[in-house]
Amino acid sequence: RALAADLKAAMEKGELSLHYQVQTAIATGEVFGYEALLRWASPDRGDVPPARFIPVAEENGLIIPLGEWVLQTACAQAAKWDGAYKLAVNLSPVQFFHPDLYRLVRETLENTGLSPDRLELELTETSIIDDKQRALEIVRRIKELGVSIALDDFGTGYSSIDTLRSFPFDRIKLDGSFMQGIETNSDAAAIVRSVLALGRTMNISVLAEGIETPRQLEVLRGEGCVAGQGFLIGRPARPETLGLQLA
Ligand code: G
Ligand code: G
Ligand code: MN
Ligand code: NA
Repeated sequence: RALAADLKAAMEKGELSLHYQVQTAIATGEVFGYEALLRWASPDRGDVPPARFIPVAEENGLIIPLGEWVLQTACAQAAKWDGAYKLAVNLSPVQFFHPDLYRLVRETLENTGLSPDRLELELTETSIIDDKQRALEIVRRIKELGVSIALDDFGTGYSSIDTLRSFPFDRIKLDGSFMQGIETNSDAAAIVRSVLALGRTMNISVLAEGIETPRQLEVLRGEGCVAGQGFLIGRPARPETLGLQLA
């Protein structure tokens, strides 16, 4: 059977779930948010990684109902968490440009009762590049709801300073690939430093992704990086195991 058909059935059979990865303030270690990450535990295929099935869902349009499910489920869960943590949800480019996105976000907030200032939608620059003017209008409307917007995977692909300058992003998520070199005094450290400087200049909070070692965390702390996420701080996990105490 094709992956696409299995994925559609998987949605109906409830094989999809959300894991969450903690986001902390680097200076204090304080937890401020969680990123929702989609998981598919298939009885036939085993655990299928999103990097495998999301591109398929984007191609055949299934990403629309799938993305709706992710947003509604994540918001409903976060509304019940024991603490007003931020909830970060990834949006695929297809979802981002879908005409119903604004209404979906608004109605999901209304239906779940999640306070809009707790929701952060993550976009990649690929979402924006195709039609910057339209993308800017979408971002502005969504921000009017009180929802914040993060630029994900920054530093890979098309990342440009022009995009940062013209979009009202609340956060830059510096791609995890920059963490590798920062322990040694290399180009990676210089890039991280310049992204942090850029964030300060533009008044956009920078979150470093993919922190795996204590030394990486120490370097980031030394450079004044505000926020972080990575296996060192916490692996993506089921909400029950994170002490989020779903009511
Ligand atoms: O969780 P993991 O590292 O396997 O995620 C791999 C990729 O899948 C990442 O780029 C991540 O942003 C993406 N991803 C995970 N969950 C979702 C989701 O709910 N929606 C979308 N569009 N992408 C997701
Ligand atoms: O593209 P996005 O940033 O949404 O992707 C998040 C993905 O990165 C998740 O699938 C998650 O499992 C993965 N991830 C989170 N922390 C780390 C880390 O410290 N190291 C690595 N290699 N991957 C990570
Ligand atoms: Mn992300
Ligand atoms: Na990322």
